[in-house]
Amino acid sequence: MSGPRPTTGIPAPSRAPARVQHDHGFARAFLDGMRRSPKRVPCKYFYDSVGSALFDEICDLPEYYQTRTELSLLSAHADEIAAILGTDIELIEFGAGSLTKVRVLLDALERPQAYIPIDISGDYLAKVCAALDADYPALRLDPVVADFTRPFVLPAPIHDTARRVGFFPGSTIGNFSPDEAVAFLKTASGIVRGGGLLIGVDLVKDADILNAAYNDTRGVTAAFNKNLLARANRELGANFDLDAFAHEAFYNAADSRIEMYLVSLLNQDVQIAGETIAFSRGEAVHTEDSCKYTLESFAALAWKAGLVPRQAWCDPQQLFSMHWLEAD
Ligand code: AVJ
Repeated sequence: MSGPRPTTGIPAPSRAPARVQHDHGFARAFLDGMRRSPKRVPCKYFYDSVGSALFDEICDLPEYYQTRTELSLLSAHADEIAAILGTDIELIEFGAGSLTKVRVLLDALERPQAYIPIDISGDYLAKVCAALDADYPALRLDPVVADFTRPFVLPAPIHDTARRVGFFPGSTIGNFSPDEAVAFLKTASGIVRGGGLLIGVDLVKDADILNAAYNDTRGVTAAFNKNLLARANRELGANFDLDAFAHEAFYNAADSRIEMYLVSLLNQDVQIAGETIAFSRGEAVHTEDSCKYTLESFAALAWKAGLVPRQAWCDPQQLFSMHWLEAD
């Protein structure tokens, strides 16, 4: 692994290996969350390679309208979006995942110069980058393994005037609270000053549609949620019995968010990294919030972060939205 690239000098070769910028601290964060009352685990820890693969399965579920709706929005408006994003851009993706969506953008963009996918899941990122690299040999691909909710180092621009655009699809921004989202948008706008951010945002809608999307009949979302416990068993030598916990997800309309929990089905002690953690029957571990916005509430959030919401697209059923926010 090479170190962070200097900000001046000869551009590094393309297809550099992904660099791991920090230890994501699963052990410490997980134990810390288990000692709290109420218990909680930050949702970014879903995404080890098992969790990333489970998330890809979620994206294909009939109940999970988000991924296919966003993809069809991107395809339907690809030319318009490409024109707005501009030519010769450097595209930075936050939480890049499977790299499926960016292909639609890359195919529509005129002479994209560089693509910098940032993801917390290093092995997974390396794998999907190899496939993308084979399909886009002319593109400078510069993956960064990092937790984008913390400070990280980006490769230097190819040249000083490079226009940088941030891509943040999948409504990942919904995992932040609104205040955290504003803080993130402020940081991201600093990175793409003179360019902007293209962001996918899930919309407030009928509770039944939302509840179904997070309680699929095949139990993939439950497996994704429980992978946190499985991961603790794998990495921390914990002895969670996955059948002794239930997946729970519901729409909290008052706060416009899906809340996800793992609920202990009995009074039980679990050993985690040499420590005994007690769970009472019915006790819930909070594992995720997924905030939903209206077109208006998200535009207001962008203004708050000092960005200029210029354009928004959404499907006829108003399930999902894409926003172009300028960073002046
Ligand atoms: C990746 C945060 C957008 O909240 O819909 C899917 C994660 N959790 N099913 C979402 C998730 C349960 C997903 N995001």
